[in-house]
Amino acid sequence: MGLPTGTLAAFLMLMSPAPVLAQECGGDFAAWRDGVKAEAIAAGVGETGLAALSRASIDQKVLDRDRAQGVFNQTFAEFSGRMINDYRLKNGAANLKKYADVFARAEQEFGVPGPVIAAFWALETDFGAVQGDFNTLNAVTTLAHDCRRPELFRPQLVPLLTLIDRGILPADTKGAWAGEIGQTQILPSDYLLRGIDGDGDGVVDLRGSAPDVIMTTANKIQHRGWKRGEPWMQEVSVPEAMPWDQTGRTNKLPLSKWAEWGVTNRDGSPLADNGLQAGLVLPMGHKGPAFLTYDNYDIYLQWNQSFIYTLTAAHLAARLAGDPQFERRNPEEGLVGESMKLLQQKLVDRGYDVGGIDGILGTNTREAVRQEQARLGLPVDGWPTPALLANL
Ligand SMILES: [Ca+2]
Repeated sequence: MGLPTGTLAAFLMLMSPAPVLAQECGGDFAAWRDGVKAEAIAAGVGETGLAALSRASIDQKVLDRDRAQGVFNQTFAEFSGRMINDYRLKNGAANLKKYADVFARAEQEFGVPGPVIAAFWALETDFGAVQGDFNTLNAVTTLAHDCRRPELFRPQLVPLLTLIDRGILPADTKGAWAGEIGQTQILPSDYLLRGIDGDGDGVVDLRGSAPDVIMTTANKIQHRGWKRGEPWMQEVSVPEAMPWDQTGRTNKLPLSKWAEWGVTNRDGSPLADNGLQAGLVLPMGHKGPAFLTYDNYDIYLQWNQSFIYTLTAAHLAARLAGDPQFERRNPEEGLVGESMKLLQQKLVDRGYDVGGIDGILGTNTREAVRQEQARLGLPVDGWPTPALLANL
């Protein structure tokens, strides 16, 4: 029996703060917290939730972590090689077997295959082993009060207070520094809206109950737009030459089009037309690994905006579904650290918005690289090399 989603959805719509209030951030903490309190009371949060709020405080360690992100300053091969390890593959397979009936129920109800859920479960917390040591209420409070991204965190506060008020979570719940809770690191609003009591004990326990975690995670993914019965990603082989400027996640084309240009299944056999459209993603350029990404892959980017993280999560899901490790092929040397920052500076000097000079090959940097590759007559694959840098 799940939480009554419809009722809660209506409830959450009622308690959505007015836009002006939602943008409030910074300033005197006590005054700011009074604003949250008024919002919580209007949403029906009772004494237990309000008492928790009265003890909430700013956690400087959360701000430090928020300012110090940099784990995606790695190539796909490096990051996925570190994240997809034997422990996760072995335990992923074991958990798919151990909870086979729950995964089957999750796929039946929400259309999300077990390996997709198990891959997030592995990457986020090693199947619940590492859920985070930050006080969740303080973390969410801190990031909602901070002015860097209040629009992301302010909407999490009242749902979290509601969960505490109802006794679903204790006031001292611990989780990730950015407010995610439980074995698949779900935010309070998803906990409240998508939470499902998978083991039927009457409580949604996303920290301690694997069936609750599996069903809730499937529910969350389905609500983000997952399409039942469709693939998410497929490794392919690419030819030596093709219209590289057609590659990229967002340029979705029928598989017949990719086949026409010489793209094949990984083993060289012809692509079967499955009636779907996919983009061709080359995370390390046209000489590196290659994947067709379908609409369902886009759902991964709602989970995490990092291209490298999402490719890794999607590939781990494919591994858990039986695929072999991707072929690294022979990618051209890329740019890392200072040389990536130098490239970004040169792109900024040329008038591009690369989304900050952070040494990370994100969407904006890739797009600027593609435009410069086109101008210079190089293969337009979004993979910056020392040769490109020397040409700018
Ligand atoms: Ca339960």
